[in-house]
Amino acid sequence: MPEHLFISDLHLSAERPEVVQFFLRFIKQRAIQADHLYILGDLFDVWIGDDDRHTPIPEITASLKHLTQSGTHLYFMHGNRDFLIGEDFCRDCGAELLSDPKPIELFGTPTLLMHGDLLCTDDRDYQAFRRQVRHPDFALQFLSLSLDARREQAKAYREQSGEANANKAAVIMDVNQQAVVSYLTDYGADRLIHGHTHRPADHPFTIDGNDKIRHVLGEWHDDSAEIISVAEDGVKREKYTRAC
Ligand SMILES: [Mn+2]
Repeated sequence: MPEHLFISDLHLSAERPEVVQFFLRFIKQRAIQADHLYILGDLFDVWIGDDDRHTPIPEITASLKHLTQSGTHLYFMHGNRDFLIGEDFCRDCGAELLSDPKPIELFGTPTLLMHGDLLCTDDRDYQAFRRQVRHPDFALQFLSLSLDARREQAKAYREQSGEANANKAAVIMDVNQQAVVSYLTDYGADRLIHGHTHRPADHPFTIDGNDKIRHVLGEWHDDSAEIISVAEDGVKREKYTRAC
């Protein structure tokens, strides 16, 4: 029976070798059993360009390439941390880059995939920042800098955003239900799967009497992750741990 796996918010980096090893193990042991693996953003804690070959990127690329060569279809969606992932990295891994939002049909259910940051419309400062850095001119200008200069600039952005978020109410950084309703309506979808907020849960609701559901993925820890598996018999949450 075909299986579609969904994960997000791994935030892999050289500073967190444990979660990198845990992810490599997940690819080798669990993802390889699935027909499709969707990584819905923030695979990396930061991405400064496909030409960055620092640890742990080569090891991750090799692992994902092995996965796709073994027959698992791999899809990336940009997160707010790794939105500069480009076609070169996707080609090296054998992955397909998805737009955000991305509508797909899953066993007859129209499903919308998103990273999730677009849904946090109450965080106006973040949305203004997002519009600025997602402009094609920003990528052109940023990618023309040296790797060292890009690394410095990315670090400064992260520090700024960490300080800003510390002063924001928790509710501002969650999704806005009106935004959820409007995306599902625009795309004619009954199900939404997203990450970003690090608040894993299933939220059923209705639009004009029709049942809808929003599945939220969780962030990855050094030895545990909550993943979502969709097959013909429905949507399942699965706890993947080192003991699995
Ligand atoms: Mn995110």
